[in-house]
Amino acid sequence: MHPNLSAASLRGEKAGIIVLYNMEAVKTLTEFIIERQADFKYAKGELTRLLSDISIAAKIVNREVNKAGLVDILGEADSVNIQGEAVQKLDVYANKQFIAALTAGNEVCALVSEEDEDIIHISNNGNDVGKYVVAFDPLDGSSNIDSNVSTGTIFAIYRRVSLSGPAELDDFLQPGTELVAAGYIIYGSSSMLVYTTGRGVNGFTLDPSIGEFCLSHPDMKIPKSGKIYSINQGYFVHFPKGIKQYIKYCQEEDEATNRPYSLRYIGSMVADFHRNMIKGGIFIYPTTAFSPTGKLRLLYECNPLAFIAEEAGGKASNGSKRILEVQPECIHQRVPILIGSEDMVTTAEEFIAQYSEVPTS
Ligand code: AHM
Ligand code: MG
Repeated sequence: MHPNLSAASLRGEKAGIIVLYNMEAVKTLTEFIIERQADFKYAKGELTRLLSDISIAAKIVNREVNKAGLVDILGEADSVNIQGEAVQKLDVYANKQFIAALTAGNEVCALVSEEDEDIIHISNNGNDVGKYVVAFDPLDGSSNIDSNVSTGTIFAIYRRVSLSGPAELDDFLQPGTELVAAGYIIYGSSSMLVYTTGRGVNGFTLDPSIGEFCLSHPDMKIPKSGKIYSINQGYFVHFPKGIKQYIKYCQEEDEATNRPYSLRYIGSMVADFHRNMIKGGIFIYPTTAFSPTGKLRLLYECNPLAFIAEEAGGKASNGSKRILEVQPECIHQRVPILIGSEDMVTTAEEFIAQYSEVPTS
């Protein structure tokens, strides 16, 4: 058990004994953000409120995701439930919740969401007043919901570069090196919010009984190496040669490097990435014959997780260069990605270089 969550802090009834919260040992996300405000480079109060708005939307989405199994009782998506309310698909619902939460304050002037083709402007009396822009994937891996598999939200926060008026495309087309903050929420067996502002990575577990994210994983570090590789091996025949050779390397027997590695692929990037954060490993979504620039999106899937990976001592690459250095050209741009334990990503890059695969970025 983590030292910050003492036995007493895990409230529950065991053998008829009620264990009470040790409030001194528990730090909530809000307390933590306020305490760390000094680390923020700009507009401390605004970024604090922005992160707090995101955590509120996360709690609401978490509640709905956990009700998903009740769909037969509550009604199918696009129908009307027994309370006479329209039932929405969860990714649409999550998108609305995050937009509402990020619109509530005056911190953000525009959003990019995986669910919306265009930039969403947030105006106050015709002016885009906020100093930040946010790119997000409201419910990544949403096809997994029906089978009770973890899903997630990913967010990337940039400082706008345009000086006034409506937010512009260039506000979003900043390389990941310019990120101010990034994070993800995993909706799983327990739900967690993990974020960084460029001074380490911290993880908070949602305690549903008090409705708070509580610091459970301070200063997270990805192990330098691991023994898990994570890739959709079903597409093997469509992979570039360097990736095929790297997979063969993962499967070979070698005591010195702890091979063969285990293959784990959930099909929810956040969940695969989170597991590798904890245990070490590599996640790869390369170019394929049918996705020649990869599948995952630079702005709101790859960049935020790359920022977190690097802050946790890991590495994220498109095969030949840092994900964070890829210059975005459009808001829904896709990139190939190799992310996770530093040594594993470096080895996979070497295979790509050896077989002269030049990834498209
Ligand atoms: P989504 O944003 O439409 O949910 O797609 C992204 C998801 C990732 O979470 C996951 O890693 C990947 O798609 C799985 O794709 P595939 O089924 O091609 O392996
Ligand atoms: Mg997605």
